[in-house]
Amino acid sequence: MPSISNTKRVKGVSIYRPFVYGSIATPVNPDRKPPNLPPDHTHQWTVSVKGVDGADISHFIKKVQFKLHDTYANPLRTCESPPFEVSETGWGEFEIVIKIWFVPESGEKPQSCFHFLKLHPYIGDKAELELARQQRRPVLSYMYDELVFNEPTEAMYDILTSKGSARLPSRARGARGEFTEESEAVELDRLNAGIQIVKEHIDKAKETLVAKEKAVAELKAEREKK
Ligand code: SLL
Repeated sequence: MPSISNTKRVKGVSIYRPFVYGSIATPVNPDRKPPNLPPDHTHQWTVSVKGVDGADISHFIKKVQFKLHDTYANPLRTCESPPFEVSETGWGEFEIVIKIWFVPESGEKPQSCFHFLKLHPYIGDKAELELARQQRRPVLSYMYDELVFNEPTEAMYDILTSKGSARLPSRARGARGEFTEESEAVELDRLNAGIQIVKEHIDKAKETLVAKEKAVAELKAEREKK
């Protein structure tokens, strides 16, 4: 057991630290296949947990575990030190369970997040998709998120405030790293599709409401007649 020196909590304080998780996948070039690549493997990919714009996160993250699909040998991969990432080759997309452990001083339980490994581009028209495929463009799928420490231990408070920073992703053009305009466009498409569905639900609910109000009014009118 690690000795936990200071488990007293800082009341009323909540500290967050931004981080990024996700994957980059590149189609294998048949002319430059890595040696020992199984014939059915079409992509090389890396899933990772990292700080924003290269910020260090290892002062408060102790280890990260990636649970891959059961088709992989030793699907449970653990990184005890940065970079917290796993590189693999494969043929299919699947959900990766990412479990993050914090330094023992934190007294925090591990936190899990889920990432769907994306190998294929799926925006744009057919021609655009074909071009992306032909050019073997890397497919990026990253999420920005924040780890929140509510009432951290005094030791964790010291660690978080004396090292590192809570930097947000840079908005400068070309400096976005994981967040390409393409991935933003995908996100916007999804949001718009979601908004459309919500609108349809609202319209339906309105129709139902109007019909019910009408039925009530009719019933009332009938009763008043009697
Ligand atoms: C699919 N449900 O059918 C998913 C599963 C699994 C991908 C994808 C294994 C590589 C290996 C691999 O790529 N698994 O043989 O080591 O698309």
